[in-house]
Amino acid sequence: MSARPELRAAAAAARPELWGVLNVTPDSFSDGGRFVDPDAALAQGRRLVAEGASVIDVGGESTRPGAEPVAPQVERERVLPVVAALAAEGIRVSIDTMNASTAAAAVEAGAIIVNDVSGGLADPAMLETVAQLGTPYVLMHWRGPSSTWDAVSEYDWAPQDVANELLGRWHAALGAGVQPERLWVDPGLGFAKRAEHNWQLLAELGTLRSIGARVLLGASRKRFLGALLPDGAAVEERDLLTAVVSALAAGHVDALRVHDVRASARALDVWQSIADAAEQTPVFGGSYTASPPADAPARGDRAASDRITLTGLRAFAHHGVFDHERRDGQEFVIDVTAHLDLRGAAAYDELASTVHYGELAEQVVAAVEGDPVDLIETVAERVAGVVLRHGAVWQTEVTVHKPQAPITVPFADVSVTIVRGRS
Ligand code: PMM
Repeated sequence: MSARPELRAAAAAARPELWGVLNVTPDSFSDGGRFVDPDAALAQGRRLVAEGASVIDVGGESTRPGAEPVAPQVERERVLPVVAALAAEGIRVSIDTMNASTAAAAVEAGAIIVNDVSGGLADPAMLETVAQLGTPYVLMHWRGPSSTWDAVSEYDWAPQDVANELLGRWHAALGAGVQPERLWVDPGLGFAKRAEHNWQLLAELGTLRSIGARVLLGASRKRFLGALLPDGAAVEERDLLTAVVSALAAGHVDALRVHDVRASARALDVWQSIADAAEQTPVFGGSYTASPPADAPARGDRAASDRITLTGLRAFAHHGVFDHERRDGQEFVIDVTAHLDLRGAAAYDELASTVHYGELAEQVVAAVEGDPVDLIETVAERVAGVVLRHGAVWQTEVTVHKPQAPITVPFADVSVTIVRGRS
């Protein structure tokens, strides 16, 4: 199955947390007005926890396009009673605010996480405040308030631009004294993003991992999901689509911010069952066999990046499209990486449990020095076949260099690289 490498990576990741959304606002686009009353908010927070939320994200200012900004004082009046009541019950609370004063007051009232959709850009005091509070801090990707979005929703390639801009904010947070292990990043789906940008960000979620912070994702009930539904569909109908996103994103994020915790929890159950099964996938036996032998050892995902690498193998051969190449021959240089689980070899200190790299090197050179062909692509394919003949190898990367290729301009090297695995 072609999705196996992805599933391997997914299985290695822990199940993401679910953060339940609790908007204490009269005008949030998704649940506006329902939880303004503190008792109703508390009941909803309890319900979300019972359904599987490990954090309740309390917000008192709507960020929906066209929403009026709220004075920090009003925001605090809305959120503080709810934060305090939830925290008093031992519920982990995140405060969703762009205002440093609200963040500080909410932490005082019992919040343990600050979630800032502006990534510290809306309030110049935010980063220093969070550094002093010492709480985890979510930096969301932000390009300004919703009134500016029309002018700032252009991207060269949204996944890259968002990752770069978040990295800038990550550095700013560190500069202000926030501890790196406290930082989270969030791509800010729907914030100054057109539908295609949101889908691109979801397609390339793994890019955010390169920042080195934990990743939060908020797709829940957003407009780009609603666009897949018939006109006039109720906002709650987006919960099913949100749950699908939760399952598809699960291997790439540490937490999902959702309104319907129950639906996403069930979706994560499905994801986890598949990921667990992928973890138990056995190593395939002989090359290209369709069914693994019964005694095949389990391939643990923690070993997914184990590999043996040989570089600079030299071979003399007659490959090429020109007559003189066929006649005179030339040097080819080969790099090979063989991916295989090396834990057994290390545990028993036993050569039989791995691939003998000396033998592999000889086999690779012999393959390159075999019958002449026109293309180094063909040579690379032949080498990959030799490497995959070792039953324990599940994937190989082969580079064939041709440093004396007949190229008329000065050049250092030309090579092809292929990656091949078992079908
Ligand atoms: N989205 C909203 C509000 N807060 N916080 C983070 N970290 N990420 C988000 O995507 C996010 C957020 C807007 O949605 P809502 O009005 O339903 O709360």
